[in-house]
Amino acid sequence: MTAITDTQINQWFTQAFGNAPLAVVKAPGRVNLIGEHTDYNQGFVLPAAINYYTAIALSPEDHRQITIVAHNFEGERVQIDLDQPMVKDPSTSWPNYVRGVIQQLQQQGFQLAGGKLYIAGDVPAGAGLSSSASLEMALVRALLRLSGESIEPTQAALLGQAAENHFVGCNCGIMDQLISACGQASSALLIDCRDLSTRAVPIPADWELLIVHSGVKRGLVDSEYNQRRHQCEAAAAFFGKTSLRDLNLEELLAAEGQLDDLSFRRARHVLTENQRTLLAADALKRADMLSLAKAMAESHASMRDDFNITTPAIDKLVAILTNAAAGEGGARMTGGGFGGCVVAIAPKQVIPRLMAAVEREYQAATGCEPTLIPARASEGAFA
Ligand code: GAF
Repeated sequence: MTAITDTQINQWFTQAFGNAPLAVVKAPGRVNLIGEHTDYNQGFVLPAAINYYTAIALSPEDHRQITIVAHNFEGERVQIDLDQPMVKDPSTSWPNYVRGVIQQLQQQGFQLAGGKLYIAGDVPAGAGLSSSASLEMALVRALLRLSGESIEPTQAALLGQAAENHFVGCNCGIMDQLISACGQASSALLIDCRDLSTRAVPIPADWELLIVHSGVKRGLVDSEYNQRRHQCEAAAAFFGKTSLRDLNLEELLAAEGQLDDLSFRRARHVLTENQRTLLAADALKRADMLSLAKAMAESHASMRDDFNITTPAIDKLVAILTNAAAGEGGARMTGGGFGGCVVAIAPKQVIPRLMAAVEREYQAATGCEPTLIPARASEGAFA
């Protein structure tokens, strides 16, 4: 994975449009250390923005069209009229994110202006590293740069989430957009998804993140994801609550056998994951690797057994990393699930051992080809 430099995207823009861009804006992807499928249950998450970005080079135009070229989609070019209603085109993917973000900005009263955008990204797509949220946050920055307006980071995140919920059609929570907007260098962010408050938790200076793509393509993500969300809401409703955040674990455990097994297990994942996320944030702050690794291992088991969002190859990858770390590091699947990436965290000197174990054992055991993605916790788009 090679990073996209400003010089490169400037050149690509100039080749595509015949003039140099006015500016380049960026927004990062993210890796979630722990707290999976808790955000839309108003729970806790602990993600970090990473040093992989969607970049957009831009220049203004004196008409009401936005022309966009997408580098990662073979230079596909789309023109959007700001004065026409935004209509979703089910036959395409990335242009709907642009239309959704434009629609939300306009609905919230921003006076958008025409321009040219060249989009290029190095966040691996479909890997569970939030390439979509980074695209949304980069678009908010780019479109507001064209119109000379500004926005608060949390509003930008909520707007990106609304574009995805109401236009693109994925009922995602707020984690990905919020961390892409507000991430802090060298830290994870403990986010309370009920009130959207954030607390930076510094990653010890001698620890490193390692992301490994499992080579398992994420399948049926949107439908399975939306179904999980629905199941959680149904479990909350069984207890007369609007969200699982309002249910405590004792109440749930006491009701085992009264609600159906699937709802029980979905809710148990969410409630125990909230507890693990708070424990993990505390362990990270104290550089207590044993406790952090334990929370990560339990999180993975809960995603596998209660939430049913892992795959056998991903379970194997986590086992390889966890065994190789031998208590000196932690690993779990990261993101929405059904394929994609695993995150590991360990002291710098342990990382080569983890990499070697993946290269030695993973493909032989599963037939899937791993990609090692070293990552650094980085600053968000609006930080
Ligand atoms: C996806 C969603 F977009 C997030 O909101 C979150 O729910 C995550 O899956 C699971 O934790 O990335």
